[in-house]
Amino acid sequence: MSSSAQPLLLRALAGETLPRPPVWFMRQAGRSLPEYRALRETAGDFLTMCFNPEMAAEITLQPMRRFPFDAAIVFADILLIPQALGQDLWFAAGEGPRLGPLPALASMRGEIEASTGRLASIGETLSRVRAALEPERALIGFAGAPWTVATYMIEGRSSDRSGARTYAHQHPAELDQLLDILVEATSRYLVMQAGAGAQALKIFESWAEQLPEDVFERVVIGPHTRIVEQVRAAGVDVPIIGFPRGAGALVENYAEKVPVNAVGLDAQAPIALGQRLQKGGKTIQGALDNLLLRAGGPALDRRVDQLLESWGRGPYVFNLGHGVLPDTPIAHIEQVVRRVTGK
Ligand code: 1CP
Repeated sequence: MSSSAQPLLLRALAGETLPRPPVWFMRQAGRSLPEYRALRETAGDFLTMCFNPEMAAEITLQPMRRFPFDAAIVFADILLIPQALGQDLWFAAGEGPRLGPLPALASMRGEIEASTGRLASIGETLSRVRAALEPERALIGFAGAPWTVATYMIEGRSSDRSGARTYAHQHPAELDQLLDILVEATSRYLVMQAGAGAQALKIFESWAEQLPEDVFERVVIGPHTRIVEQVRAAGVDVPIIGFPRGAGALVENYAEKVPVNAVGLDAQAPIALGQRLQKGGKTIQGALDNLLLRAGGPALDRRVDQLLESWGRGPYVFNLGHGVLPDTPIAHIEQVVRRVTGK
């Protein structure tokens, strides 16, 4: 494929500066769209939707029909891996994810190989979406990062993660083993996704905040590096985006040490920091505040322009700093995507 025929997202992730950056939004599928809410009513359970390739492909494509996004992200969840390793998972209405007791480490270690097979339907979703999507729009696969996934596995639910951070200090050897298991299972899962049609892979470290520098090295930088190395060792060369959300100043350590192609930035990331990462050879992605997207108005246009002017001159993927909130007006998403793409 000549470089101009390649999807814009892949060109940006390869380090090209483009006339305009590609744009997609975290959580572009899901509860902000009435067509998702309608399907959710009839489908019932969230996990049933994730494991039904026809339905998950449809949900992945819903935002692609509505908005001129340059990339789709497969509809799935970061917590499918713990479930595939034997931990109970359910979604209580209005409460978010819930997990059963943490299985014994030895038992989960024994399930690593089988876990990828239990996630085969996500590969089927990717193949379906890739076949249906226009060639100039890219398809992204993803997984949760080991630390973030471990916080849910340890605490059993969403929380301020102080329990998991305490566990990291009290049980360092057990945590390292748990992270190792997750590195193995996640690497295999990402390799499977690339084989099924994912053209880029994203590692979501949604809870990288409040980690002391040495702990950040151990639970974020180390596991991410090992995942990228293992995915590469399996012969997969699709670009990888790492997103250590909340890492603050430590995102610079991350960008320096983890061999990802691109680094996702959250809404707090200073403009100058993003520019330093670009100079250091990384593509950056982010970092529009999802609250500003929800609020809308002229301030939204001004911030979009500022991001385009200051980051658009280096390799850049336009995105939010965290996912689209459920009550975000659709007109605000249209407003931003139009401003970035001219479409
Ligand atoms: O309809 C519903 O009630 C389910 C809501 C929902 C959706 C639409 C959940 C439950 N997950 C998803 C899809 C999802 N999750 C995607 C799909 C693709 C897209 O972005 O459009 C992705 C990439 C995720 C990833 C995910 N799940 C993350 C990382 C990104 C982030 O937002 O930080 C996390 C932390 C989760 C856990 C999770 N799953 C669901 C919820 C509500 C949560 C967050 C719970 C919490 O706040 O701790």
